[in-house]
Amino acid sequence: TDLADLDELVTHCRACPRLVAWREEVARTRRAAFRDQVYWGRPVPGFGPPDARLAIVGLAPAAHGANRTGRMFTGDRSGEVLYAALHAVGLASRPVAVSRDDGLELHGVRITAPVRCAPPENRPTPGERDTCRSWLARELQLLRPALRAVVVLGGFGWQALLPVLRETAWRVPVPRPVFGHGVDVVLPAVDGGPDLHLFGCYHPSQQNTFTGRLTPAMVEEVLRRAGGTAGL
Ligand code: DU
Ligand code: SF4
Repeated sequence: TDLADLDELVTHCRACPRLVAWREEVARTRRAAFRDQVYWGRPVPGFGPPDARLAIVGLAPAAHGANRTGRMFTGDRSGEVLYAALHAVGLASRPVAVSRDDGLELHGVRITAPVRCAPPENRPTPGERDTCRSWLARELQLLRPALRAVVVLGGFGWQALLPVLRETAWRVPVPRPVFGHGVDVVLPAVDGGPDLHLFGCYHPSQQNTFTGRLTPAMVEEVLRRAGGTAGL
């Protein structure tokens, strides 16, 4: 299986009954502003090249964002902040993400999430998180040869990702490193391969950006540091 196969496979997953029902109900009922659009309404694959040196791990698709457009962080408020910052530091070809066929390219970056279906209230259950993590594990295994750094957006992604990294190839310290904005942890590879640098960044949700807890400059700063560490 290569990454393109995995991206196609995940879109057919129906393993979590609650999330399958929700993603499809949202796609049927839609939001007024998008009433004339055909929603994706399925699991959302990762976005970015298979030889990405940097991965960005979020939480889960937004109901009217990625669950509508079918591409990570595309068409929602969090994505406005994220793609603008990626473009500002030279990691995306354009500052605005609109749809799957808008031509936007990521430079050496893969954006993914531990949960691939939009959850009610943006809150997956621990069971859903654990069910979906095998998709992330397979993706990281395929990305591993080039992967040098990961930016994790928020504590949920951090909690979900650490066990997956440990299963894949990297030594995670005990006790587990604690999530925080600006946290930078180095994970040595179990087999003597290259280290993986893990960066924490607050999630660019409106909850954080409206309140000023997270500014665009703060996102750019972490992305610049992570990109530099990854050799981008
Ligand atoms: O026995 P174990 O706790 O499952 O650990 C097996 C293996 O994984 C050992 O080499 C330590 C390493 N490890 C880790 O990298 N991160 C952890 O959180 C726990 C164990
Ligand atoms: Fe499948 Fe993940 Fe969606 Fe659950 S959240 S149905 S495991 S793709």
